[in-house]
Amino acid sequence: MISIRAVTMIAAGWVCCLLCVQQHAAHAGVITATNAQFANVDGGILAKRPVTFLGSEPGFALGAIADVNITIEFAKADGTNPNPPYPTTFDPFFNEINFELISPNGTSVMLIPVNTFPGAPATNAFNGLVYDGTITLDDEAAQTVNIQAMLAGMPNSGAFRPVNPLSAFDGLNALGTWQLWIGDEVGDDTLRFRSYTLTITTVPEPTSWACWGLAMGALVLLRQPHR
Ligand SMILES: [Ca+2]
Ligand SMILES: [Ca+2]
Ligand SMILES: [Ca+2]
Ligand SMILES: [Ca+2]
Repeated sequence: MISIRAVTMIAAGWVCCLLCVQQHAAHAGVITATNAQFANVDGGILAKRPVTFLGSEPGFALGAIADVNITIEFAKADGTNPNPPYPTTFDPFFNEINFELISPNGTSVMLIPVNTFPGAPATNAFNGLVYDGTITLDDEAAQTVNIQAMLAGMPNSGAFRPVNPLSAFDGLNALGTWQLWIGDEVGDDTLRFRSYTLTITTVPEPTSWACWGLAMGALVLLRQPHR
C-alpha cells in the first residue's frame, strides 16, 4: 500500500520541481563577459586580458560553474601592421598562435598551445594566407580546433573543442577576475587580437535542489517496508 503521506510528498515534490525548472529556464543560468581591448601580440610577450564577474549578474546564482565556453576574435597574417589590409607576401606562421585561460582561483587551461595550427611548409604553400575570424572553444563541439586547420593550412572559424578541455573549470566558482593570455611565439607576423567573450553556465540555485530532495525523500519513503 502506498501511504497518503508518500503520495502527497511525491506530488508536492514534482510540482515544485516543474516550477523550479521553469523559473531557471527563464533565468537561463548563463553569464557572459567581454574584453575588446585590442592587442598586437608578438615575440613571445603575452597580452593578458581580464574580465570580472561581480556576482550580481542575472543568472549568476551562487556562481558554481556547470560549463564554460569562450569565443575569441583575432587575425593572424604576415608582417606586423595592426590594421587591415594586412600584408600577404610571405607566411603568417599560424603555428605561433597560443591562448590560455586562467580562472579567478588560478586554474589554467592551455586552450590552444603553440603548434596547434600549421607553420610554414617548405613549399611556401601558405604564403599570403590571412586568418581573420572568430573561433568558439566549446568542449561539446564535434571536432577539435586543429583538425581542419592541418588540411587547409590555416585556422577555421566556428565552434571547436579546445586542445585541453574547459571542463577543468566545472565545479569552480565564476566570481572574480578571469584572464585570457594571448601569445604569439616568434617575432614578426603578429597575432592581432580583437576581443573575447567568456560564457559561463551556472548551476541552478539550491531552492530547486530542495525540491528534488522532497521528491527523492518521497521515493525513499515509498521503498520502506510498511508496518
Ligand atoms: Ca562542458
Ligand atoms: Ca611572415
Ligand atoms: Ca560547452
Ligand atoms: Ca609572430
